[in-house]
Amino acid sequence: MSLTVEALDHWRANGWLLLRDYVSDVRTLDQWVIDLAARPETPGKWMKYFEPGLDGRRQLCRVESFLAYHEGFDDFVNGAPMLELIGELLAEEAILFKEKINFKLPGGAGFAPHQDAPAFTSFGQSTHVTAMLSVDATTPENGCLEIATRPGAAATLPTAEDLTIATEVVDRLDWVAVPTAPGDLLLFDSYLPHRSAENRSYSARRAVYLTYAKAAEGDHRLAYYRKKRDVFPPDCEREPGRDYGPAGVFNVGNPIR
Ligand SMILES: O=C(O)CCC(=O)C(=O)O
Repeated sequence: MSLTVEALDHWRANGWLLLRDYVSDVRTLDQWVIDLAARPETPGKWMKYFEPGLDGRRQLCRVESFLAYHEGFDDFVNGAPMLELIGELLAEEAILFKEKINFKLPGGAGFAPHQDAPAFTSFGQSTHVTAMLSVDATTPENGCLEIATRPGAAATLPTAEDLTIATEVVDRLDWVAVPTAPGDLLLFDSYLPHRSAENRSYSARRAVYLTYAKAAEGDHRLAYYRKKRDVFPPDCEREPGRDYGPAGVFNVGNPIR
């Protein structure tokens, strides 16, 4: 897929781009996500994270690092169409940095305002592009992404200690909700301020987040997950009695505890 001149201009000027109906087979996408959600927590494999649900019990909020266990997803994420699309945005060859699915089930918490750049500093990469693939419709009611104008093409805003955007700055930004339909792809760079509200609806708001970087800056995916597993592992890999929070760059603005 080649982007139009208008689309590329929009990307360069704003650091985000919405491609409607990027995936037409949304039933298959839905099945893939159902399959991954149903897999048992297994140390050393896909990483399942939970948040407290409305009833106080554990509720699934994320699955990460799953491509080695799902061929269809792996082909989609690492296949030529996606890598070429991201490569166009980066203006050079792209490589996957990490993958996750945010489930935001009913009552699931929102994400505090943040830019990704302050959290993506561990491997010296200059920039990242995240592709958010909508599995369910996302709406203001169920906590769709809200974005604000970038401070500059590669500029970071003042942050609080937890690396989210400082409160006094958040209130000065103009936040715009970006509702999406299943199959839509929202692309954004690591300098785009974004946040989302809790899911106040009765159904899930599932979205896949694929983050890519410049291939010339190295393949850091496995090192990223090795580090994350050590600092902020999924529940089934946690050592009893060890304190895992705050998890610094591995949990910026996230509802995971
Ligand atoms: O899924 C969302 O609502 C926001 C996701 C996000 O910003 C993140 O995972 O860092």
